[in-house]
Amino acid sequence: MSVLEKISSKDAIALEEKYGAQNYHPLPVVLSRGEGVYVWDVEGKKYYDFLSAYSAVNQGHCHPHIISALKEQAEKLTLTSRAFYNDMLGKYEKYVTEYFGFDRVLPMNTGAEAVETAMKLARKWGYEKKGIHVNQAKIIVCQNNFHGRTITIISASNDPIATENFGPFTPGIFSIRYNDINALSEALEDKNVAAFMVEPIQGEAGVYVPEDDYLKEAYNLCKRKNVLFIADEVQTGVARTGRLLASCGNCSCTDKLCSGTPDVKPDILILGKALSGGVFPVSAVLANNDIMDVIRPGNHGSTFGGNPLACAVAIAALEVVKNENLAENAYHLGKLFRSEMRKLIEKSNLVRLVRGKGLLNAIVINDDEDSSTAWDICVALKENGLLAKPTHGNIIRFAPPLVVTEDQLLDCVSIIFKTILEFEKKMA
Ligand code: IF1
Repeated sequence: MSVLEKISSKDAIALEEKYGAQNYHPLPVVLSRGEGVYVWDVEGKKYYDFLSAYSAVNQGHCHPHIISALKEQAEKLTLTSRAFYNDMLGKYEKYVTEYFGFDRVLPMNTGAEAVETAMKLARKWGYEKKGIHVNQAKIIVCQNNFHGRTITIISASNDPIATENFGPFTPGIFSIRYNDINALSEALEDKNVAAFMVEPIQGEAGVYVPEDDYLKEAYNLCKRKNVLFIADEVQTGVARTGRLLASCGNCSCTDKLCSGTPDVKPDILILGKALSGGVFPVSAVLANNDIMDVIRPGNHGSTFGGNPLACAVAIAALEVVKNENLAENAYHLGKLFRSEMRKLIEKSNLVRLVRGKGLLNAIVINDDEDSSTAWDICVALKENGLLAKPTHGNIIRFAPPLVVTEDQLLDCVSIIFKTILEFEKKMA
């Protein structure tokens, strides 16, 4: 069989089971095409994508503006390494720093690389600017966080599935309760704390939205204690939560809803996923000069970081966010989605609550965390033409591409209603 020959779902799954590391348990569907909010399986069945590759495909699958930027650059120059300059990186650096309102950007590829970069930057700033004794710097994170899968990042995780038998772990990282200002205040009494790194909404934990004033109070505490506030917006950033940045980053953002008085302007902003519209791995660490200037030639880097192809794709992906008002769309359709889910909660004992911001939402299924109910509901949703996946047992995350229209969203709502109510009848 030629490697590019058409393949059946069954055969594709068999190949992955035979030849692939089993580090995922995917829903039994084999996708071969994506366009906007839709994906098709190899047999040609069409689905709404309600996961968006974990919020990487905010601009919709294969957005034409991003794909044409990819194609055009791919035929010119894809990679130079940073041993030489290229004609795309400077243009991208100017564009992305002005877009989010920071002085400088350090370009990387995956979210985890950007998180590691932010942690290194914070530590170096701690030693060279705050005066922390060398190798004594601490970084505070939150329990139930998800910041990536490297050994240093999971050193900050309390998820046994993500940490078991991967030790020994990196020292100097301590976790506190999320959404608990007193816990943060206590932790920042330690003069060796260089930074507080937080997800504005805890995605993987189950779309936990903190109290309205949590991020602002945490930010103000960090300012008072000369501690860097690091916002991990790999999942919540780039319009996903109805604002350009969930941490409501800055006045110069392109968000029409921005009141111009930002609650929080992160000292270090981490972006990934939708920064490229899911077309190419692109991540970024943004900061102002007083922080970024601790990085000197040779301190940090990556073969692909800032490659011309990534730069072209990221510029196009961010243009789409602005030109198609994706933050505004996410804001309004997110409110509609949650109000529809609250009607479902009134009709069904199977759904306990809905929570989220913009088009990053989740429903909690009224069953034990270790029950298969949420999974089984997702399999039933798949049969009815909507793809979603549980996170942490009994929570189903709903995160469609931000290009979704109101009609498409309401069509998805009716699929969710139909599936849940039918499922409940069968359980009775
Ligand atoms: C998996 C979910 C998990 C992230 C935040 C950094 C990263 C992520 C806030 C690292 C990545 C992905 C990773 C993927 C599943 C997905 C995920 F929350 F989005 F669902 F795992 F928590 N910061 N999230 O969400 O970025 O290195 O992956 O580019 O590892 O299973 P990455």
